[in-house]
Amino acid sequence: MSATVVFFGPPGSGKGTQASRLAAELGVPQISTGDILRANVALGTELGKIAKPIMEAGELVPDELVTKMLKARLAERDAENGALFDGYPRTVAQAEALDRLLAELGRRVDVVLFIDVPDDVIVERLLNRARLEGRADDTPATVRERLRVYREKTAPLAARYEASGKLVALDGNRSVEDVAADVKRAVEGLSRAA
Ligand code: B4P
Repeated sequence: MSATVVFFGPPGSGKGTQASRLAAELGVPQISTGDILRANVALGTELGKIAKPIMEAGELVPDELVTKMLKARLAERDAENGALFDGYPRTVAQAEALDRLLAELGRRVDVVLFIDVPDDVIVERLLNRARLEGRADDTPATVRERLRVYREKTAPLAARYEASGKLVALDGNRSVEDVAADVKRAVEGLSRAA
């Protein structure tokens, strides 16, 4: 199946969790800009050295760097039949860049799954993940800053995708299985419409 899906929502809403489940089901790769950036940090690449302090502060890595990285990932063979974007786009400039990159490949975003969760649940989930995984950007102060940046720079993208009729809003404040069932329904609808 070919599918180009954007997972959109606040930090900790379950984008990564749901994208990885759907990727396994559809055989389409999950492209997580957060994961690629963390891999660069771990390897100590030039990009990783720039991204590390920005991520630890809960800010966004500059659009040009993230988009360049995404373009390279999208050119890999496994993304020929589609991709599940997890954590990209996060700004208007990134959304425009994604449209351009896909148009160059004769493709477009099929559906945007907006997984929303209240702030207090997000804080609880991310502090729990900090205990389990020790991610450097899951401290209370950084989580607050990530939420502020999300509201200011990323949340306005919902209106853009709503206007294009691509937005499907899901209640992310339920079990992983319940949210996954909605994700599956949204994507099945897509394949019937194609
Ligand atoms: P990300 O890696 O995208 O981090 P995230 O927003 O926290 O999402 P993630 O996918 O990890 O969390 P999930 O909701 O699955 O970004 C990290 C940083 O990288 C950014 O702050 C930024 O600095 C940089 N970055 C990344 N992309 C960028 C871009 N495009 N432009 C600029 N900078 C960029 O899960 C969270 C937790 O909740 C997990 O522990 C999970 O187990 C749990 N969970 C999930 N679903 C649940 C459910 N239904 N019930 C209970 N718990 C659940």
